[in-house]
Amino acid sequence: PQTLKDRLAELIPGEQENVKNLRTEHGNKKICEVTLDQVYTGMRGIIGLVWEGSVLDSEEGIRFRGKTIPECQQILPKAPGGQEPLPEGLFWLLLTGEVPSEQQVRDLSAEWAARAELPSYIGELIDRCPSTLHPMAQFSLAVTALEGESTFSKAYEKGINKKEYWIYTFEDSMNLIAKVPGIAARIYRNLFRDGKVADIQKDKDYSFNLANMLGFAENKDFVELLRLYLTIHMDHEGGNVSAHATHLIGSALSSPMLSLAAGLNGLAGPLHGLANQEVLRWLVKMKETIGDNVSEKRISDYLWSTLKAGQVVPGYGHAVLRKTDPRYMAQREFALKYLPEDPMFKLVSQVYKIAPRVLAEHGKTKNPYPNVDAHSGVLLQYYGLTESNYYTVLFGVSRALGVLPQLIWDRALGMSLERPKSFSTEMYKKIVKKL
Ligand code: FAM
Repeated sequence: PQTLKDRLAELIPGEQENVKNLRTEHGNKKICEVTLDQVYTGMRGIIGLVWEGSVLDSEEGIRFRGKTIPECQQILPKAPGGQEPLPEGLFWLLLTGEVPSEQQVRDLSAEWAARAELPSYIGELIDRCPSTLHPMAQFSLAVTALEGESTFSKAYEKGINKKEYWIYTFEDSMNLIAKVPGIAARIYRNLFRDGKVADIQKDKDYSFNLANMLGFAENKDFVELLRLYLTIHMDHEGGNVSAHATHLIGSALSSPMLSLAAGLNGLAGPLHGLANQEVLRWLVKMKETIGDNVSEKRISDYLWSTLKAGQVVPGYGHAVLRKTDPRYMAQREFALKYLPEDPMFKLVSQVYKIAPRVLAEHGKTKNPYPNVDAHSGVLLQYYGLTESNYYTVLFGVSRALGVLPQLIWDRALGMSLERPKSFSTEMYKKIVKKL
């Protein structure tokens, strides 16, 4: 069957033509207005980025090349005997817009397994990290150090034609994706187990190998969870902090390694990917505070105490979504199937019944509903992965598979260096006085 690289090489000229024609005909048309408030509140709603792979609707949630998460769960290939979609399949879909065959997905798993070997200096770097250094800092440090393996940087130094940028970006991305599970597992095994990491099994899929290197593969339900987890955390259109940061750094032709490291640093923020760690901590603290008889009243009081302390309720709200995150619902379906009686799952379900009303009453958040992070930690802790300050690393492994396709298409479409304009408040005063 055709390889991903060959299929991509076939698709790129048509897409270049598509963009060229669109710009020729409509390039100078105005597509959005910007108010002063938007400038001072994180550019919410300002249309200014391009990403083919996914678009986020505030009511409906994410669509990957037009397909919802339930549709992807139906159509994407699964592992032999598995029920959950494989991240390999979504990676192929994001890049090409096409659903790969089972064999194409098996070949992609094998290609990533073949590229997984870590250079020794990377392992030594991770081993040298103090155990107090947050796993996300260790993760981004190791990814930055993989700059030493960048085919893009080496080729650029020798001098390459712009037309070839996407080829080296693709190569670096495939190597990066192949190596992040080994990096992530080494961090986990150093911090929480015996420091030993199992070998990659060349005939197994990506999620199995990550689970196995972490030391959790005996439980096939956990492997299934990781397949779902990696698939739903990959990509959430182009403007979220980790995707946007990766795209921005890549626009300077920094290598995919340096660009992904920037994205991971954004993901490490508590308002973004670190929220999955914060949610589990918040739930454990709530349980400790209100004890076992978790009545609605006590949960409501605890939510109010968080808000009154001027803190955010982690796992709730979203910059774009205005309804419950379909990534939350996909995890809820999994929990109802595999761990319906788990006390922490029951707690998450109870909070879900109460938090939207409390947040709506509080009246500040534009979206009182749960996002992806409200549910993920509870699933991981059920299978024994209880170290919550590690959770964002798993989010980061998944997000690498979503942001690197954006870099490949950025280079294929010849996207420019990103450089929006900034003004001083004084300047803004002059501008608005004339309006
Ligand atoms: N709890 C308390 N207050 C909240 C809140 C929450 N869950 N979500 C929003 N607000 C506040 C927000 O802090 C802001 O207050 P200020 O005016 O004092 O700054 C106000 O409500 C309006 O904010 P917004 O416009 O509704 O949300 P933003 O677009 O500014 O921010 C989030 C979106 C996700 C950063 C925000 O909802 C939040 O902080 N949520 C909690 C952290 C979290 O769960 N992040 C993970 C998001 C997830 F999608 C991901 O990236 N992995």
